[in-house]
Amino acid sequence: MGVVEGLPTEDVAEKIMAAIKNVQKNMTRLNIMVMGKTGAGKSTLINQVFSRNLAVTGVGKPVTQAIRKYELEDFPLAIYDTPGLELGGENAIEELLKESKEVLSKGAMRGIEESIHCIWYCVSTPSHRFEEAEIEFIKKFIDETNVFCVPVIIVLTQAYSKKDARALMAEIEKENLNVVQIVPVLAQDYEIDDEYVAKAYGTDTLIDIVHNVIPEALRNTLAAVQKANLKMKKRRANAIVATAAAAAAATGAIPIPFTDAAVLVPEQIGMIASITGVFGIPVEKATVTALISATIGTVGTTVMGKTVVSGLLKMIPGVGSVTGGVISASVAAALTAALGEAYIAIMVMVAKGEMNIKEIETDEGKAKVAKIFKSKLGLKRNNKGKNLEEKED
Ligand SMILES: Nc1nc2c(ncn2[C@@H]2O[C@H](COP(=O)(O)OP(=O)(O)OP(=O)(O)O)[C@@H](O)[C@H]2O)c(=O)[nH]1
Ligand SMILES: [Mg+2]
Repeated sequence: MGVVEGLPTEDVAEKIMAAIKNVQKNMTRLNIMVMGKTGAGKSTLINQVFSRNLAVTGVGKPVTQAIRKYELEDFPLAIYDTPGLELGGENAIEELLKESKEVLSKGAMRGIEESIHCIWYCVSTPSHRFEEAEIEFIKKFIDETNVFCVPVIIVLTQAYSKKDARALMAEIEKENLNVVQIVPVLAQDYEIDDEYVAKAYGTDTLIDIVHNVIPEALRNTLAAVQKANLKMKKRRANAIVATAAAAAAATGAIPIPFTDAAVLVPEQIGMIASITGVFGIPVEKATVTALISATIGTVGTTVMGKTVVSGLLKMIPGVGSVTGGVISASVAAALTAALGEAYIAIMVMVAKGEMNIKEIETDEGKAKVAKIFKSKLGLKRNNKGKNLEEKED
């Protein structure tokens, strides 16, 4: 009936670790092509947006004369960069057009793993004007690559002057280019003088735009590899919880012997693994063991007695006491959702640098996790585990 019976916490942690490896191994790689003139800020942008330092790690593998591919082992992202691009002579433009078309068409023929999913065309804002050569290039480029259906986003880089960015945006909009959006970005704080520093902004918006234009199959990958938009990671993780809670409800609808009531079901194992995946935070078995014992493990009869079980279940609004050894759909959903939401809350703290993931393994850490779990368990939910009290952002 889809229940992992009477497993001790250690074994559950083992299963979760295997599931995490599986999630990471099966993440479809995201391929982004970044274009723009030399000095536009391509490398700076890449390094600020993605959680691993791609551009610094190596010179990249030349794919064509002008285009280099950057990727890292065990990191499902490839960046195709046009470093040092000058758009001066007629030849250079023709050559780059030819090469980029080549990369796009080769990718398109090889399926989702190899195709380019999005193009970021970077234009430096302080240069003020969208140069003639650049307009020519991008018009031609979009025209001739339309057939591959790869969305193009124009990124106005180094946009510390929002006024200049607005002016440049208006100028580009006049060209009526077939692009998804034009987005101003300051990837890194910009020191105007000793006392005046323009704060970085816009990379989160860029990630939201990319999220909307790529296929669903790549959205968890995007969430995992980027560090510019924590809300997006959270939204993806909440969707994972909703799916798992609904699946657990379907399992829970079948009467389950009381001893199995709160023991992790496969849906919950998969849920924890997928959440770990979208946050892209490495976890060790000891951490997972601590997480389980501080949450759902306290409910499990393998860890504690039945009194504790019914005590914890009583915290779920509307449950009262579980009679006849039957766990209802809504209880299964509530337990799953509370576990998922507690884990997300922890991952968010870790991502913000407010907590070290290893802290979970300490007594104080476990108490903190247990407290979060219990507060989530106390929320009013519908019978699919959907939270009716707290607002998700
Ligand atoms: N403060 C600040 N500096 C930036 C930003 N973007 C680019 N720069 C600076 O502009 C210069 C050029 O940026 P790069 O990221 O190297 O430009 P690129 O497009 O990769 O250039 P090539 O590799 O030569 O094609 C560097 O000195 C960066 O530090 C930004 O968002 N903030
Ligand atoms: Mg560069």
